[in-house]
Amino acid sequence: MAYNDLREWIDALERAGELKRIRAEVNPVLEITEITDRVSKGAAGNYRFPGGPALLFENVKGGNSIPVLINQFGSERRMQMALEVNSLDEIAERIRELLNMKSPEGFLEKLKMLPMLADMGKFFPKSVSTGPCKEVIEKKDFSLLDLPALQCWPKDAGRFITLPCVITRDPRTGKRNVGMYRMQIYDAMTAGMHWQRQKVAAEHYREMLRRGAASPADAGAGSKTRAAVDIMARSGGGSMLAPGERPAGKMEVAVAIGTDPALTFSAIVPAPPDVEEFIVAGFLRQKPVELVKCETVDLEVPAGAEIVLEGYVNLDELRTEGPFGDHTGFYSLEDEYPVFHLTCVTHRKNPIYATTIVGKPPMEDGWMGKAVERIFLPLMKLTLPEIIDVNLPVEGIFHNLMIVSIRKSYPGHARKVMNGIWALGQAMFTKCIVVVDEDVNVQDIGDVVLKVFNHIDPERDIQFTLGPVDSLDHAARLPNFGSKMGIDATRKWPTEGFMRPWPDEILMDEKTKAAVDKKWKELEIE
Ligand SMILES: Cc1cc2nc3c(=O)[nH]c(=O)nc-3n(C[C@H](O)[C@H](O)[C@H](O)COP(=O)(O)O)c2cc1C
Ligand SMILES: [Mn+2]
Repeated sequence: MAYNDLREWIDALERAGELKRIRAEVNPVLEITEITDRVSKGAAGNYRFPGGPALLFENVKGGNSIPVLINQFGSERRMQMALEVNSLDEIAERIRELLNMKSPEGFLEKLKMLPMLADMGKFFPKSVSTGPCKEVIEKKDFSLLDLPALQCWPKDAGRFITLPCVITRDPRTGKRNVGMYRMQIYDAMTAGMHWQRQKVAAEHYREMLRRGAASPADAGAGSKTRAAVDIMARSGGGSMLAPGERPAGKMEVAVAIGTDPALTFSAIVPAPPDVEEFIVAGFLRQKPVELVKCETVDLEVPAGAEIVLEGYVNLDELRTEGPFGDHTGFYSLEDEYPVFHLTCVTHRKNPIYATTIVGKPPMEDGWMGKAVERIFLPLMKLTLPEIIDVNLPVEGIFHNLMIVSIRKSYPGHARKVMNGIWALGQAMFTKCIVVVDEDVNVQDIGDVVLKVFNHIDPERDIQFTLGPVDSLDHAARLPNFGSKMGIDATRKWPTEGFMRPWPDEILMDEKTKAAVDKKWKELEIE
């Protein structure tokens, strides 16, 4: 049964021996990171699973007695538990079933579809009048500094909220988005709103800017239009706006911290922009997400959330955000981002603060990324059905390296697949795509290295292109814009101009293998 909130999830983790409570006092500045990093990298003892247990720090220095949960998703087992499956492929299978749905013919087929339709009813969120997140409503005398937020790494610009579910509304469609975008705490009432420019909330923000710019008072190419374009185009150190050029207005934002695991996970899932993550969470949990109205903004938040921050960003305000020790293993550089202003805090009694750290892989986010890889495979296949399997090795930090096997059917097929991936949502960020034939097991890096580097003629088989790159890419020629590389490591065909013979892979024949199996003991080698 679905976990209704973070507490039910913590209980389940504890019952399964997957959670360790830590009563000793710890410092949220750097110390929690060092402890958690050792645990996730397995350097802190022999835990049952790689990734170490989830940690609940009950005594956080200066943390107002708010316990801090970290590493909740930090192993394959816990990722499966979070989504209530024995294998992540089960979710892929459920997606496949949904996608395979064909129009029923006749009464019996319609009847057979009823359970599936009833299931689909569970995907949609449900409005409720109140919920535990309203147990305490603080409209004044609250402060972001009351949270036990971490400073993760020595050169971080300050403390960051690292696991927030940021909720915004699309001004065009009214649809809501939930995205995980870190928030740098500037002071009691403000925080950096680190939605990278290609993310959905950033598009909501731009749409608000366009609307502000297109107001009747500003007919034609007025100053507001210029200001809006200026803000959109700015990326670190861009031109400053003159006071008169500021598009007025705000965009409302709500932030839920400490939600049930399916919802938290759905905030990182690269769902298509128009798909509400509340529905993704409902699909994953197979139970509707319960939502309550906010106090000071026109948004809804998960009723069982531990802590809710309500507020807005001004359309004319950007502020330096970062640096921040990121999941690339390096600090992400300073850049300008909108500023979140707090208007109200609501929380449960004795709230629990959920957080994570990112840094050199493998870490907690690596397990979340692997889950995304498995769950998205059937969705990738919808557009690119020739794909057999995909591997995003954790050290490739999800946007640097994608290895993909395909069933090659025509000349140039591997390049078609590269272009398809570069056009597919957040896969556009992939710096290097390696395409192999279906006989290569992409999950076996040894097999990949052996075959890829045997099979390529680099000058012929490497394809460069230019386009948007991840904001965290520090090597690109410009922030957010750079080159990408595809390696076509498939076997080359005569129709692709390859006229030489292609050698066979060395494989022993079955008869000899069976004969040696039989006399293996007799050889007394082991
Ligand atoms: C722990 C963690 C932190 C993240 N921080 C950020 C962030 O600060 N900014 C950002 O744009 N994406 C961040 N991401 C990635 C986004 O959550 C991810 O791209 C998500 O799909 C965005 O949702 P959207 O498609 O609705 O915009 C983070 C992911 C994880 C797992
Ligand atoms: Mn989204």
